[in-house]
Amino acid sequence: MTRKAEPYRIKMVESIRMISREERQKKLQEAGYNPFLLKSEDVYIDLLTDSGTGAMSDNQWSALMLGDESYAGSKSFFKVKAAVQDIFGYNYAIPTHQGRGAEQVLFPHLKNHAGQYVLGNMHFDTTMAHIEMNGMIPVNLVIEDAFDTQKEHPFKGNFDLEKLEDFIVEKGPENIAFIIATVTCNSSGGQPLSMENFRGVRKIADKYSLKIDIDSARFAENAYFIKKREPGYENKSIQEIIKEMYDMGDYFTMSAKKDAIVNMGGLIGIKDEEEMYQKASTSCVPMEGFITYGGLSGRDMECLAVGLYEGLDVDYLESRIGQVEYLGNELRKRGVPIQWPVGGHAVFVDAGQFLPHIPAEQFPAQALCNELYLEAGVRPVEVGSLLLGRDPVTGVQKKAGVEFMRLTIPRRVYTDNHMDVVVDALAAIWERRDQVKGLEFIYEPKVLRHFLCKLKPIEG
Ligand code: PM9
Repeated sequence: MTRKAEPYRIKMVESIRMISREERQKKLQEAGYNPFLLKSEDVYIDLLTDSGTGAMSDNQWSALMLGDESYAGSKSFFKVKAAVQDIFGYNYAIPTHQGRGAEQVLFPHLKNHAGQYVLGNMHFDTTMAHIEMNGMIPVNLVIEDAFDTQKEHPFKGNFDLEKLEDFIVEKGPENIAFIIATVTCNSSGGQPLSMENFRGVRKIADKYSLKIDIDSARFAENAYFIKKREPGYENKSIQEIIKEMYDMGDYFTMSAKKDAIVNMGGLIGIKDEEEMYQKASTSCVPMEGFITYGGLSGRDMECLAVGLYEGLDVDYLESRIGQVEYLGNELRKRGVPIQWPVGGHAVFVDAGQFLPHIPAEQFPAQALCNELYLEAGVRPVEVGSLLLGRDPVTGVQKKAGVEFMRLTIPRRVYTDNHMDVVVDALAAIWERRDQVKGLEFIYEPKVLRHFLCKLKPIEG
């Protein structure tokens, strides 16, 4: 087979620079050993997130000039709505400023009474926060294999269907608010959900008259994995697979900053319930803005309408997922333990295995993030016990299933040379891993603490 390169060429560049190790040490200390608090100009390769960090295309940038900034009835909104109807087969679309905007508008209407459970494969942190802020209880029911990083499983985002049904029976369907299927499942390593598993979730939902919301940040990457890994889908187009996936849902909430490749944007999709659309519309006005812009400018919506389609291009998806796989494979060759197989948007390093001498309550993945910044100016993000937080009732620190350090790859931004820098840096830390120290709090916020907390290394 002829080797393939990226299906695009670069028209504009943005300079980056690496500051000295001494400067990095100083900047990290000032940031309270929390990479979220670093200035981006002090970061060489930024792998904090793939959210809103992608490079827009020439078509998106030129669409921006067509933005209709009318307060009501903007032409740009109707392009987004048409894309949602065409791609997902959902009748109603409400734009929001980002994914959490969609959650804050829709979730209150999915609850019948306080204390209801929301059952997911694995909830993303801000999603979990919105569920809790609305008086509901999030429960993760992903398969056990997701927590064994070395175990080969093509769909580590799958629900444990037995646990899902048992939970509904035990608590009673009247105590379940809704089911949320996150595609791909970010918190288990950008891992996909199979169509077969999704069908099983739908069957259970129908049996107990429950609704399904699809957390859709990485819907196209999930479809690509189904095409590549699930028998019977190899000859289906990405669009056909997405249609089949979304047949399984009732609503979707989407951070469009990921697979729709925009720097800002979100969406609510409602398949066919006019009443739910009316409820969500009524909440959207005071929370996000009028229903034909919902927190976005006309130009943002133009870029979104184009990006929703660009994210479906199979050549782009092959190159994108290929780059993530490349990074994962190279790290594995150097002995670095990662979630295997590699997921969609990031390589998840198993920091618990990398730094077994650091206990969960001293945040091994955060310690590794800091070490990687010191080594080569690379900024990853912690997805482990620091992010998980404390039990809201007892205040006891919870222990993550796996202590992940996420190397998140922005779309169409970095080359494989950048990936090689990351590999060399992590391989160097691997050689002296026993010298890395755990962390303790200087300042710990009550909610979503990982964004703003301050820490220091534990001496001794
Ligand atoms: N995800 C991420 O980096 C950005 C925020 S935290 C640095 O992975 C899912 C599956 C997400 C997600 C955001 C949101 C919220 C919902 N679901 O950030 O509000 O991965 O657009 O989306 C981030 P917004």
